[in-house]
Amino acid sequence: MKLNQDAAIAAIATAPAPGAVGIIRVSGQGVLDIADMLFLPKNGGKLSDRPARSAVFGTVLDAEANPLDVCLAIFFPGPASYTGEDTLELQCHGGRAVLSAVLERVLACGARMAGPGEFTRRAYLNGKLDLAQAEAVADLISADWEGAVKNAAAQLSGAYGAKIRAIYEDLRAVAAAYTAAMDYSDQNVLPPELESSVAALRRAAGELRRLADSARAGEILRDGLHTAVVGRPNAGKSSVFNRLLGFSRSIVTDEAGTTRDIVSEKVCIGGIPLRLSDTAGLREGTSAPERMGIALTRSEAASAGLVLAVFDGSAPLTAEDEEVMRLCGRDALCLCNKMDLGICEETLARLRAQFDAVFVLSAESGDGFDALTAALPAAAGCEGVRYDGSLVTNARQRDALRLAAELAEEALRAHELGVEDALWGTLQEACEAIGTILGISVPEDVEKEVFSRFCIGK
Ligand SMILES: Nc1nc2c(ncn2[C@@H]2O[C@H](COP(=O)(O)OP(=O)(O)OP(=O)(O)O)[C@@H](O)[C@H]2O)c(=O)[nH]1
Ligand SMILES: [Mg+2]
Repeated sequence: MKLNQDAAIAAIATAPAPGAVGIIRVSGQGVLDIADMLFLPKNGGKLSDRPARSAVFGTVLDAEANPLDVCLAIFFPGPASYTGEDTLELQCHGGRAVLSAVLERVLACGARMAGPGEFTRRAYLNGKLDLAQAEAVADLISADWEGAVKNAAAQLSGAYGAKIRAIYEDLRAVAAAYTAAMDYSDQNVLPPELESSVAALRRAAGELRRLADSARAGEILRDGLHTAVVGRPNAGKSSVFNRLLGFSRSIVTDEAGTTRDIVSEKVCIGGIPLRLSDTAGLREGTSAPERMGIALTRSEAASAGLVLAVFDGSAPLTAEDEEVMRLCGRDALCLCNKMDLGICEETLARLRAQFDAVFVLSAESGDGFDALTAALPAAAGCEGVRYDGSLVTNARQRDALRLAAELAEEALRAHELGVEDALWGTLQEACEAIGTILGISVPEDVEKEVFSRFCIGK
């Protein structure tokens, strides 16, 4: 691989908080000279005399040769480094002040401060990662639950990129086969060997559609499914909310109108990450703050991807409950709460008539929550979803896949109608759309946008 070395950049690569170890990363031209200027190995000599990739213990010195920190220095010569360039890692003590002081010293020795995502951008430009893998780095860093980690790690390993690349190559081969067939066919009758190309086109279109359709599950995986807990005052919304979280987050009292504001927390239930919101009970508000809270409940219910409608199943339904039913619609999950107090049969029958899914449970005892947990993946539209790197988690890739899927489907239709003339152009456009995912054909502003999502040091 041709080594592309730009001017040295440096940044603190670890989180800006006190920790046992903090890492300063330096990459680019003259990195080893910088190391020799500021790092003194304990056993004397210079880092440049030591074997590459070995951890060398020593001292970072300031301009007057006073120690700034004792640390480990590791030199990774390019191209076998993260960025593909010569890279230095200084594993220092993880205090903010000490890391800042060492970074200042590195900058004084000739490096410049790295921009957001600049290390990963260099890795991309040097062919160490494709654009989808670079995005997987950002996803992996921001992942806050196991499924998101698994999906991002699988994408980073390159399996997803390989799948996309295979579709890209298939479509190019189909386009080439059609072009050849059109050129050599005198009566405009397509030769039989094109049958395999049509099969490949059909497979590619199906695969692109599946990937594009995985974007909803991918979005939930990344951001969590926005889920609102709604109901009339005292139905037990906050008790349900706390039970789902596994700790007491919202205030629970027997006074109607306890919750006023939206209370939100992230939680993973039944393998589905939720952004769960507790809300103010729906009724004619008795005070201005309560009425404001109720207005928030309405907009929360409208914007949520999933609504949990809570009813006091031990009592007859009220006019307020009827209003909750009107607000929620059939596809909300209905929680018939307070089963420990005995369920009012009339209430249960009415709820069963009103909602597609009714769960009889008790926030007090926890009974009945297992069935709710088991139903969540289907309710979220994530049933059978595997976190194996095949979930598309960002809008850029989703849009490109949708466009490519539409174009491949259009090409199939053109074939079926026997209007092959435009087919080559359509497939070419589909390839271009797919190419943007990997970075094969991507406008510079799109590429910049991808890396601007990163933090400095990544
Ligand atoms: N026995 C029993 N009591 C419950 C259950 N769930 C909630 N409660 C009681 O019902 C009362 C109201 O509960 P909350 O969770 O505060 O109800 P809410 O719907 O959040 O009420 P607001 O915030 O006022 O809208 C409290 O006294 C709870 O202890 C349950 O499953 N069984
Ligand atoms: Mg409440």
